[in-house]
Amino acid sequence: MLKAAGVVVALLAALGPGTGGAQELAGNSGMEAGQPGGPPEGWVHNSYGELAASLARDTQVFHSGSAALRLECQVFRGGAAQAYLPVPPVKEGETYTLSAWVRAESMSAPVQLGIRDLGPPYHFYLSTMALVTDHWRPIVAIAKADADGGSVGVFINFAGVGKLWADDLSFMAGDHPIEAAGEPPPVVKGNRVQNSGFELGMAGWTMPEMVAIEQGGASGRCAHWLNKGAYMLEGRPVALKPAQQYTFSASLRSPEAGTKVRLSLCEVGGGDSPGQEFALSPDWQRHSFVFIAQPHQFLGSV
Ligand SMILES: [Ca+2]
Repeated sequence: MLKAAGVVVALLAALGPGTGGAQELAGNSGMEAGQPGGPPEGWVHNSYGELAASLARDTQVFHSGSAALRLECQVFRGGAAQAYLPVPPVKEGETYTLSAWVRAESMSAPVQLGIRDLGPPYHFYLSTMALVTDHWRPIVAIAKADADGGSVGVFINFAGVGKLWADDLSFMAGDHPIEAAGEPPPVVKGNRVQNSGFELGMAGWTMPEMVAIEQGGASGRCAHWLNKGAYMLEGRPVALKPAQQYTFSASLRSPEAGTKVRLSLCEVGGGDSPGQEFALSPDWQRHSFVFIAQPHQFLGSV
């Protein structure tokens, strides 16, 4: 699934928070344990509605090790193909990271991954939805549980026909960004920022009253801050893929050497995400930083 984030060029800003330790709360997370012909050990087939579905431990298609979970729906008229794995209770207000690598075939329905009651009222404490293709990709929910949940499980489901594989599941307390290791998506060149050279004036950028467009700059035109306060110049939202590496760069200068400027991505409706502060010089210089897009950066925009 794609994320929407705003490109932000800010004069001065605070730095983001760090992350804590980790303990895996989901058993058989690699789907390696299980009897031949049966589901991965611990997993329960829980499909419901008018459909024909099956749950299996697949030893032919997997993300790592030698097996993955396969949830398949051949006939669908309503309900959902669903499987769950019981996990320890969740506490209200505590942040959790739930993730899995998923792959699909012949499937157009989105996949839901979340922590839910095993029985009524079937409340989801945290969850995320994603469109899944035939390429392995991580799907992640990072959120605070909105209530105490004593009898819960990791649920994965989709409402339609198709085959879904899941592997390398993880459920941990805390906020744990995805690692860049594994199978990062291939690099795709191209600028994601609209009107990045200000050739269309302030089109697509906010804060026009504090900025003037001038001829010249590093190439053609540039934006000129008229006010030295801590104002942000914010671009149009861009779509980012989780686990993809991006480079954010801009040509910057300031008549007063040492002026601090922060380049950052900002979740739409959320706070600052990856970013870096730069001290400018009187001459035009290219400033850049590299980051891995994190899944929780798109959750707020879904
Ligand atoms: Ca595996």
